[in-house]
Amino acid sequence: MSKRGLSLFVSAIMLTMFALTGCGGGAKAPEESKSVESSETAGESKSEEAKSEVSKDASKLIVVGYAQVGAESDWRTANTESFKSTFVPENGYELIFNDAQQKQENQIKAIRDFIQQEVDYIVLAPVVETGWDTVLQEAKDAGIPVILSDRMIKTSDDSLYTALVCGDFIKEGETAGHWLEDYLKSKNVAADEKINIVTLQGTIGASAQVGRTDGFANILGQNANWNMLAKQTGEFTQSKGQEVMESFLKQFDDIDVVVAENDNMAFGAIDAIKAAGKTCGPKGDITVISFDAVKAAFDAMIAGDLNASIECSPLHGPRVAEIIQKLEKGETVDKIQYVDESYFDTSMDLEKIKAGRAY
Ligand code: GYE
Repeated sequence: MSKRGLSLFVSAIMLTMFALTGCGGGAKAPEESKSVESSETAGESKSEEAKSEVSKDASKLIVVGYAQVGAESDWRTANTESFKSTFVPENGYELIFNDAQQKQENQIKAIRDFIQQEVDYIVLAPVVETGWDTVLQEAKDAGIPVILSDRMIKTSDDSLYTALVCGDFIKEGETAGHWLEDYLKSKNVAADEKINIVTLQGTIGASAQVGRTDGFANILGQNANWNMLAKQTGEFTQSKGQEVMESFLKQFDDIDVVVAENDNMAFGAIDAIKAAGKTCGPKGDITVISFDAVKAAFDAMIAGDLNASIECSPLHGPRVAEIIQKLEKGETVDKIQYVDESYFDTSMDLEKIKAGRAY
């Protein structure tokens, strides 16, 4: 039996046990709980029937290996949840999930394991843009389609991946720049008044970092009075964001704007600003702009600490599932799919907007 066959056999047994004992532990399995109810009331022969039916279904599950970046931010947690709740047996999938703890070498190892297990699809959220050609060639040689999700890669051979779904990070960076232009205008800041900016960058070399940095730089280039004092990585984490902001505050006493390339680094920066005895947000000394627009960012805006957050959707699970469904039917898919995104700031009805959001 191939490893994939073995894994399907194991899932079939597990599913059968699930159906017979009702002990799955998951909250979101209405169909499974239905089958538990019927097998509980229908006696031996019905149970046997349920058993063979479930086994048959399990053998048809599409096996997806997801090489996830890590667990560095609220965005990432929402992204993991999106995959875990989409790629479930009730939807016809078995998900093999790997958390690479922000290390490319771990992601490469995970992809090699997926190839060994002969999964049907590999989904990769590449921690950085470069260095994927060898392992993706191995996946291609094994005939396993690779779908890039969340971030993109740099490669000279586009045939190494089937599709890509992510945010348009350059556009996000430009949106942040345009937001700042409008905000300064609304405050009647003179066009020749110097605006000192620091940037907390994401993981260096990640497409979310590269795009947001470049996009913001495009708009900075059009504003002669904007002065980028320093840029440094905060690794997309709150603790590193705080640490880097502390050092910026020691180096510069005239910071006007912080651009944090994700919400969690902004939360760390806000703590550092307050600890240094300064204030931030619409009524404070320092303007803070971030990316993602997770619920905690809405709270920070409502509290008056954060000025704006540029939206970036983590809900890629259903988007990737749609791509896989099309591929299963032999349909063609768009190679690159950018998600439509907006921004939020303190001029909006944030309580209301937050209530309608999924992450
Ligand atoms: O902004 C950040 C996360 O790649 C878009 O990664 C993603 C980024 C997101 O850690 O919070």
